[in-house]
Amino acid sequence: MKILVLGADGYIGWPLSLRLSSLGYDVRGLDNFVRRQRVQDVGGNSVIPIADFRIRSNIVEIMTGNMKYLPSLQGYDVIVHLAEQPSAPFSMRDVGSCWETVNQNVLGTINLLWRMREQCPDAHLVKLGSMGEYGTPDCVIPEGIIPEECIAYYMDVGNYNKCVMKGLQFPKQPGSFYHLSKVFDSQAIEFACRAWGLRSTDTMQGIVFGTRTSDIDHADKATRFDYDQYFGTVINRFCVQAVLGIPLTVYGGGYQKRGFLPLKDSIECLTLAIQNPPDTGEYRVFNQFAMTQTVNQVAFSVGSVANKMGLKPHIENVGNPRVENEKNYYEPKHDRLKALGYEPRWSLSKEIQGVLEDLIPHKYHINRKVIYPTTTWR
Ligand code: USQ
Repeated sequence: MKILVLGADGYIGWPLSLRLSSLGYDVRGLDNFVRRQRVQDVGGNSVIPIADFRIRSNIVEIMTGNMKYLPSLQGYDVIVHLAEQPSAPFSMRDVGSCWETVNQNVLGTINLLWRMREQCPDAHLVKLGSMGEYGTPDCVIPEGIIPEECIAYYMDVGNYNKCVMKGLQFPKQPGSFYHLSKVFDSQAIEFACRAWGLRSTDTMQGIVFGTRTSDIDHADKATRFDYDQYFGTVINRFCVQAVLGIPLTVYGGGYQKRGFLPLKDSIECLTLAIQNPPDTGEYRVFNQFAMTQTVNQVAFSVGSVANKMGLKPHIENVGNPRVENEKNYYEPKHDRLKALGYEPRWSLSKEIQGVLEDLIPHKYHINRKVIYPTTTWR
């Protein structure tokens, strides 16, 4: 299988490229390295040092390029699209950052779809979407498409209407311009499958955390680890805060419930999608996470592991900078990856312990000034 990984220099793109290479696939990467720059621009850095792109390119061939000027896609069997601006807070910072997000994500995906149609219409597009596309509706969330049994009834003036919802995309209510850009991507990909017969797996991924995968066995293979208010995600940020002995910043009441999975499982799930392609013309959605937890629960888990390791963590509820439902029902379906053999085999406390162990030797690289949230949604 010949595979192109778009966004091969990223937190997930790099370890995925390592995995696919070690499985013997013919892997090329593409990246414009803008993530490194953006994180520096907001005053952050990767706590764990990452190799220069030339060193990475000796391990997996990474081409320099961007989503506007893609290289030829001819001959590829799989295109993995991870080349997006990944931060919700960054997209809410100001009009410039929002424009960058929507421009890179939406137009990048559109360009890719046209190029695939012209150059590799039979290739499998594996696209990274987000569980945050759905928002937090007060009901069970299916995997992308409304299943057979769902029928809606509604009244309008004098009439009682029955509406068969089967086959429609499940309604989305994203919580940031970043998540909104992913909703657009999903609609565009579904349309390209329907109209042009492309095939795609659109992965609604939960929040990834962690530092380790089985392929990261040398410092040159380490993947980036961000913690600043824009590019750090919640468990990774809590781990950094615990290592520094500064408050774990729970936004608002902390009852927000989300789906989580460790980095190694993200790589495993994307690999399973690649190895089990959908049919020609099929638009397939995977909800990709291992467990649901509230922010308070993950803060408590990080706090208790850190305590056992002799650190001095403390949890603080800070004013919520986001507009989000602070106490939500959350029961998304996630059966399709399990049907392909995905089975989480880890404990949250062991994973957190691994992250803390990996961070402690590098704690002097952390810039404390960029951790506390200053960008608000309002
Ligand atoms: N949160 C805190 N304290 C923090 C940071 C976050 O309480 O210091 C809370 C947020 O308010 C939110 C939750 O933790 O309720 C998750 O926030 P996050 O920053 O970890 O994740 P989010 O912005 O939702 O986005 C991240 C990734 C994104 C991915 C998404 C999956 O950045 O690429 O799409 O997770 S999901 O959240 O399921 O949509």
